[in-house]
Amino acid sequence: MKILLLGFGNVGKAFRKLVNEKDRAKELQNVKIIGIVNSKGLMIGDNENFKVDKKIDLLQAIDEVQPDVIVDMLPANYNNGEPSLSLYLNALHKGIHVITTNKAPLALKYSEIMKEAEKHNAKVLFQGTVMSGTPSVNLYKVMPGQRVFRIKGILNGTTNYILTKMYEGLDYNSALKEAQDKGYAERDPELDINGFDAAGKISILTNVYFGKNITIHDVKFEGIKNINNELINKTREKGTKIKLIAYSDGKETYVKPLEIDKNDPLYNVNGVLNALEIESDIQNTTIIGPGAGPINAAYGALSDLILLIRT
Ligand code: 80F
Repeated sequence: MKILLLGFGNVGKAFRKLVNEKDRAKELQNVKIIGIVNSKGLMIGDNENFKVDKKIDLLQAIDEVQPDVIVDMLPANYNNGEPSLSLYLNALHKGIHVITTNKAPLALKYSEIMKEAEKHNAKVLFQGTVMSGTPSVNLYKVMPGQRVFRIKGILNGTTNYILTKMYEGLDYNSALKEAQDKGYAERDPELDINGFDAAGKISILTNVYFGKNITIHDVKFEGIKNINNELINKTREKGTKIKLIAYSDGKETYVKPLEIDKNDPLYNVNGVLNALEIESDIQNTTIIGPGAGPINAAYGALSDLILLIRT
């Protein structure tokens, strides 16, 4: 399996490291990174130290190295999903599989991407887009036959980290700086703070869990901009907490800060942890795990890669 890795930042570097730890899974023995692209150009082959071999763009890189799968770890662009969106359509048209941690193209053009994949018998795998390496997208694949009524959770690591730190007494700016230093935040952290990231994620999960074709524009969302230390102190005194909650029942989909009490299972989901509660006619299932972090997001893509080889 030949990989073209797109993006060599926090997550891209962590992914490269995981892929080269061949003892993780027998499926990795025949996996090879044959090219890496960053904003400077293409490096042919696989090396920890990036150097530009060809100053070509992303589309040209696909033709140059002819991979079996592209792994997208480029920054999220919610204006139009580019350059990733065009890359997916181009790659899928050629029967090249897509693995991605980048939410934007799927949050904007889910059905277009999936139709193109189906037409050319190629796969699009995207566990890393929601809750990083904690199964959320892929969890659905192992619970067939359940009638899902609603899903609800905490889907952004950065804002949950910031709110948690504010309850511990830290100010907003220092908490954000810590989240950035740990590699949790988006390149443009506004995308975390204003709710875009969580809205993109709940739109993707709505499509997966309810078989819909919604986009981020169908999600009502609000971030944590208006949550100040005064509000935090007030709720702390009451024994409640404010959390940025994402919700969908397939009809109504939103992201907003909500006050929750001690009995709510999401009350103790703190720091970079995320959670997803799935309510169905059979049972309620809750999964909790890291929602962000370079190695965690990279693992989401690695798990997709191994599952792709197995099928
Ligand atoms: P980073 O900015 O470190 O790296 C981006 C790379 O892309 C760089 O190598 C850059 O040169 C390259 N690049 C940019 N534009 C390019 C272009 N036009 N052509 C070629 N190369 C270009 O980004 P990260 O942190 O490595 O993230 C990569 C992707 O993973 C983004 O789409 C993220 O949204 C996604 N992701 C990141 C996560 C994380 O923890 C987690 C899951 C997905 O919940 C949260 O708090 C979320 N903020 C994180 S979720 N870092």
